[in-house]
Amino acid sequence: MSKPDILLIGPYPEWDLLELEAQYNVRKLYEAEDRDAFVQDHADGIRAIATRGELGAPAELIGRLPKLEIVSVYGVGYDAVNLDACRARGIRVTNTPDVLTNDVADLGVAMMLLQSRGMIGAETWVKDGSWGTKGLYPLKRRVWGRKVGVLGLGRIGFEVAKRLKGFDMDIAYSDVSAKPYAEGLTFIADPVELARHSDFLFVTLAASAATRHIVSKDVIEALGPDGMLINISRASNIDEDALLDALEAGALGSAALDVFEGEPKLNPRFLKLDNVLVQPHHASGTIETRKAMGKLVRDNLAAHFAGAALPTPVI
Ligand code: 8YV
Repeated sequence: MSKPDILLIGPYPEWDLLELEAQYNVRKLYEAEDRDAFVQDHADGIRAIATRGELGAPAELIGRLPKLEIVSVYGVGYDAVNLDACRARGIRVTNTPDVLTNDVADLGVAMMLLQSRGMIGAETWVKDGSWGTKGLYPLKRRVWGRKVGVLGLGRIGFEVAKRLKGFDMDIAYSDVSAKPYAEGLTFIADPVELARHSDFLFVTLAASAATRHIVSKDVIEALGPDGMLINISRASNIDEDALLDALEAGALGSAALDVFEGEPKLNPRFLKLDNVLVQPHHASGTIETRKAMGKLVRDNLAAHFAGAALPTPVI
């Protein structure tokens, strides 16, 4: 039987690519000099898209692939896949939940610690000789025992909260409703009130049109000049212009961000700020998790082409 054609939107690790190439004709969109012509040339054969969380699959691309049956996302977030376009044609969509939850939570907590204790600046202080010439490093803010808000108590938010209990933090959360599994956590429905209550605000909710800019100017201002915003979800959950304005003006104390509008390019205003820790969207970026994500992408594709139940369907 001939191998099905799949369109790979962005690069995967070599170990995944080798496995995929054994099963499929992998058409690498990201290598094409003229992407438009590439899609045109392969459109009639493509039965699956393999993509990444932040790259998704736009309606325009889906519309150009008449044989498309499934979009498999290497990532838990599928906000960049046009679900309406898929639904309209019965195209299945899968993602990679669970396998990345702990690593994403770990990175969020690490960013909070790093930023609050000024560890990046402290390393520079040692390496550039300031320790010897200027003396003691400026004092920073403690983490343990302080107040934290978790915006979105899904799988990742829950794991963040679980870790923060170990720092004896006073933890509150916001979600569409109170969660039965949120033992020991305070429910504060309104994100502005949650921010007002918090020293640290974690953004851990799945992005959708409904959550766009849920972290608004008001939320940012309520977090205030001593507050820290940590985002390990999607940039679209935050009003980035309001965030930059607040960081520049000192209306928000600091931020630790793994995701950006238009990434991997980011607004150059971020690069001028001392009170922001920037990371290259790598919260799920461990070898162990990425291997598990790749396997889940392949398992979903294999199940689909075998006519079996999909392991992790979105639709
Ligand atoms: C990326 C993510 O998919 O899980 C998600 O939603 O955004 C990430 O895990 C990953 O960085 C690969 O691009």
